[in-house]
Amino acid sequence: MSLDTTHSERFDVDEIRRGLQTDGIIACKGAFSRDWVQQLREDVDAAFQEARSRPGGAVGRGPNRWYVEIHPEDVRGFVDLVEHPWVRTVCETMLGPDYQIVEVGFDTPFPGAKVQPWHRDFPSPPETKNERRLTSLAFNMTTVDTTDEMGPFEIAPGTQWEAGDDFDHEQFPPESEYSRYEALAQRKYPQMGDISARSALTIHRGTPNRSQLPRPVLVLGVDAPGAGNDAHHDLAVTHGFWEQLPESVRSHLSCPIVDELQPIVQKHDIEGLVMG
Ligand SMILES: O=C(O)CCC(=O)C(=O)O
Repeated sequence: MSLDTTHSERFDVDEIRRGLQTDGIIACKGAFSRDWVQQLREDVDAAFQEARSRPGGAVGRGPNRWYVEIHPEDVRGFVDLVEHPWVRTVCETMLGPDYQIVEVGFDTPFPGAKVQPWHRDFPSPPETKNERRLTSLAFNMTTVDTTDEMGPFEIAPGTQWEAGDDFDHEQFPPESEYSRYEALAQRKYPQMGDISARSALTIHRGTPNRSQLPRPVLVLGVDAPGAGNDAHHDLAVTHGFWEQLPESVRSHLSCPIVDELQPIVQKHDIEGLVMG
């Protein structure tokens, strides 16, 4: 399916850097067509059915809320997504030319999903705490037009720099801090075709899904060389898929190349979210 080329102009790298260093989240509106996103939704739905059919295929992130890690070739649009000029520019600007794709997955809050505790997705690494340098990014792509009833993603801008030494598991700030995050909080209402990029250290939470519709969101995790998040993921590609990838994608994938893909047993559970 063809890429929307309206975004092939150069992007303002100072603005990208500023956005991720201040708020900790930026977005590119209308990066893909609605048809492209519809195809992504079909692939995500199929992967969800497969994952729920076996033990460990999906990990709970609170009541009626699931996370599933998948392989790049499980989504037909993988190459379009990682080759999108905005995605490439953001990765190169923030993580350097040798950035590595370490995670493909999706989060789905279903109807009835509750508010999550404020959290970050992993502890802050020394480069961020001590040198104020981000070593990883999470790209998110909604597969629906987000409404308030669906329980939008909520984020507390600027909190990516908090050391978090006193957080539970270095990920969950104490409840005594909640009013501060609530004062900062922004709710995000991405529409089909929009992409966001954020530091997964920026404190965030899912809010209650009061609608009748699930809200699946694709997650693409990218590291600076040596950041180490690949240890939490099980990405792999088949020889056939690898052979068809352009060199510009291969150079950002250091995962195993295998004869046959193994269904992923989820590793990246966020313990404090599992039970809700
Ligand atoms: O509802 C969302 O989009 C946020 C989900 C989330 O942060 C998580 O499950 O870790």
